[in-house]
Amino acid sequence: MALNKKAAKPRVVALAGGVGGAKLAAGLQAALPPASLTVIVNTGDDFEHWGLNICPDLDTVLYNLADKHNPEMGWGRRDEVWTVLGEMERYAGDSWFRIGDRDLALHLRRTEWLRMGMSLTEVTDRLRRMLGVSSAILPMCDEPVRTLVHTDEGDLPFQHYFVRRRCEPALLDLSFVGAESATLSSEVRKALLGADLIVFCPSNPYVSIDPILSVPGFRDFLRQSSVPKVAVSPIVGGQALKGPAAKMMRELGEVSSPLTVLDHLGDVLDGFVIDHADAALADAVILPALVTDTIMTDLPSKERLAHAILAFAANLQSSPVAAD
Ligand code: FO1
Repeated sequence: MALNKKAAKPRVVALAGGVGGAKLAAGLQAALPPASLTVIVNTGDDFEHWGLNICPDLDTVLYNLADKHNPEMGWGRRDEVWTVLGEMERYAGDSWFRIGDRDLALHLRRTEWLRMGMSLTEVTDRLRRMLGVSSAILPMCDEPVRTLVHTDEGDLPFQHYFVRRRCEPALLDLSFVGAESATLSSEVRKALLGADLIVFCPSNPYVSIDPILSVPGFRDFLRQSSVPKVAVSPIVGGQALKGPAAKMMRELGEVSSPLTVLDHLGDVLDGFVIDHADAALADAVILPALVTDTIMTDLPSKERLAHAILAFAANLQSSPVAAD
């Protein structure tokens, strides 16, 4: 079914993780009427640090949609102050994962609410309302799912691989520990059922999108859904726009190319967006392809890409796979 062009308020669901995901989410929010976007976010990166529940991808999306993000680092708060981190160093506390003072308040509050028994979905909804965000932001599930990175130096929890070891060990494989016990929350289910379009943001396919698809039922839900599903390649000109996606592809024995992303996610997609830098690959894309500028440097470029995706999706047909 093509995106309902007449719908005054198309409901768009974006799947996101990492900085690229948060950037396009901000573009979609700017391009759409208020409250018509739901962002479903990877929580495989979540971990406990300083005794607090840290949800890096949820927070990157929150801060970007609230326009409180730090554009230089890609994560954390703009105009951050680092007093607590400095004092932690004085007391020989862990400082490899840098939590700023403004950011810390959010982790403290989230941890407090989770300990009171609220779900991560409820906590995230409270936080986004308090930050004045009109879009819904949903964790991919409420149960803990933790990305474990199998490397040539042994198994590493995701943040230890990504931040502490700066992605240096060679990637052998990934596991999403706990995924088998995770469930689609009623909020995620409702968002997917009500969507007119599902966008896979330009996020790392292995560590941002795969954890979301590892939630039992998620991938089948997408395959059987009759709304257009469009992915934006996070690989441009053989390089990841940010982060280790290209390095990971090579270590897994793949070519770092948008076509590898397509190969990885293709069974759930109806359309694929690549950058002008990869225009020569358009003929090899087995789905309808949009070639456009996918580099997002500021809000106008994020919004422009979002409008291009919405226009592209309006002419797409979805071919749902029948349930087994
Ligand atoms: N990324 C870093 O590279 N170094 C950090 O010290 C760091 C701290 C940090 C604190 C809070 C937060 O929400 C995110 C933070 N990130 C940091 C980013 C984050 O760990 C990764 O970008 C994601 O997990 C990958 O998507």
